[in-house]
Amino acid sequence: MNRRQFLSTAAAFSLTTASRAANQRPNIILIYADDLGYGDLSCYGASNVRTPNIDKIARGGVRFTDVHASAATCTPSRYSLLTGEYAFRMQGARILPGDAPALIQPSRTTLASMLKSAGYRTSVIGKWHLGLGNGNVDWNKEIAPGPLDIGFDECFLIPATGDRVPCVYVENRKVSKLDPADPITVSYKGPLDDQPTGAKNPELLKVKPSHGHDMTIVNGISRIGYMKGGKTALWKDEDMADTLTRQAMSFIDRNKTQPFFLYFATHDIHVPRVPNQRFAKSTKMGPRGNVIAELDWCAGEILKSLDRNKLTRDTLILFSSDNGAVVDDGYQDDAITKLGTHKPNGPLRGGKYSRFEGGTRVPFIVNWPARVKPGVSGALIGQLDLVRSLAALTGATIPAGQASDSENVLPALLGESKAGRTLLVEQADSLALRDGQWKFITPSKGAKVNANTNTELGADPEPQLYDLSSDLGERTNLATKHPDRVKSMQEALAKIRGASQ
Ligand code: NG6
Ligand code: CA
Repeated sequence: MNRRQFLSTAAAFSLTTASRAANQRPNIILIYADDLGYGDLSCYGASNVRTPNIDKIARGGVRFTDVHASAATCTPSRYSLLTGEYAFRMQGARILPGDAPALIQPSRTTLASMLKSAGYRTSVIGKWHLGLGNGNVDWNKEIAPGPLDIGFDECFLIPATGDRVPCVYVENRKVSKLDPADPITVSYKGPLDDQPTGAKNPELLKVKPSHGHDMTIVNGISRIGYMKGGKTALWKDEDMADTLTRQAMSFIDRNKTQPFFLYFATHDIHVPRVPNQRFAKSTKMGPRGNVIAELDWCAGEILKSLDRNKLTRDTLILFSSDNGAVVDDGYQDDAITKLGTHKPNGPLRGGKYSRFEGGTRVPFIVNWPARVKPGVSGALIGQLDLVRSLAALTGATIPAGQASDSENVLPALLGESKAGRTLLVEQADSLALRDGQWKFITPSKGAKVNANTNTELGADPEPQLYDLSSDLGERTNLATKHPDRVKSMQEALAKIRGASQ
């Protein structure tokens, strides 16, 4: 072999190894929207708002129609997404206040720690809402444990939610841009000093609450909980999407030469819905529509950043949401009056907080140009399956006893198989079970409707059974017609629950 032949063989060899490596260890970006419903994107049928960037991700990838967040609210869904375990097994995995201690202990295997063990550089940017510290966090000191103790190399966080104090970003272990001379105090017990609140001083508000959300005022918006101090660190809601997206792009730029995992947990489209001025007229639906446009812009910036770094081909993008949609979630933001014909949960019944499909069935898109062929898939999958599926992809091992509810559905995720899982638990205030096309909702005495949000919650003292293949909107309860199926699904659910320790 002469030198030229040798060099070209060597080049071909290194190309093959490079693409083989990329085939097993693509960069992974999970764009996780908040409260985005099954009908909120144009690629899922919305017409009053356009989402061209997310549609592009869907067009080039697999768009799923039966993927579920583990629960109908944020904290339990994110707990399951990261741990691969149903949240009903974890005491306290419910919507957390902004001063809650860390829910996931450092000994746990998570999506991030698993990928880190496979050689990934990992980051979470955006909404956390899984607790920080050991209780009684001092926001003026180092905050631990947190994401850095469960597998993330770096983080830039909204500690809880946009509508909960503290309204500051946490960068790694510290509040970002905090002036030590103006320390932060946070309380969920009662007002601090004689600070203005939404309840006392509605004249100071630019966005008024419709229910709850009448405590400390930050940036003209009253929140859940009380805080004082930290003036230089307070976020500006109008700039939040820009700030988080800039952080995400910087992470991509800094890590372009090695495999990375970015969990990009947007604030959009949660309340308070306060988009940047650029999106003030994006739709005729007012702020709720405009924050969908803003979310789409965030996704577009990620795509641009991948293109700029020539990473598009070898990056696996996952796009989803943490629970179904809600229209009025606590602020007077015209969401109801300007909704028009838009159906945030598409054809599904219920929404955020609900046991009906609208609670957990959410948009879910997988895009990976190097490997995934575009298509649409009806495979039944839970977001908690990502842990074992991505472990299978990257060759990572999961210690015994961890990610116990996660199933490896990698072939379905890559669009190579239509088969997802058979059984999947859906969690709201009580549990429901999917067995293929069948949906069983356990009897419960809870309220039928959330009066604040006007959501049908799916609670009923009688068992409910729906055949989603002919009744996606869960209108005809077949429980008395199919008592045997009710019994077998009840038993199957009891068995899954019984595995709880
Ligand atoms: C509820 C809030 C709601 C939202 C939700 C959490 C009230 C009356 N409602 O308690 O506005 O913050 O918690 O949303 O306070 S989630 O997407 O993080 O689960
Ligand atoms: Ca949510």
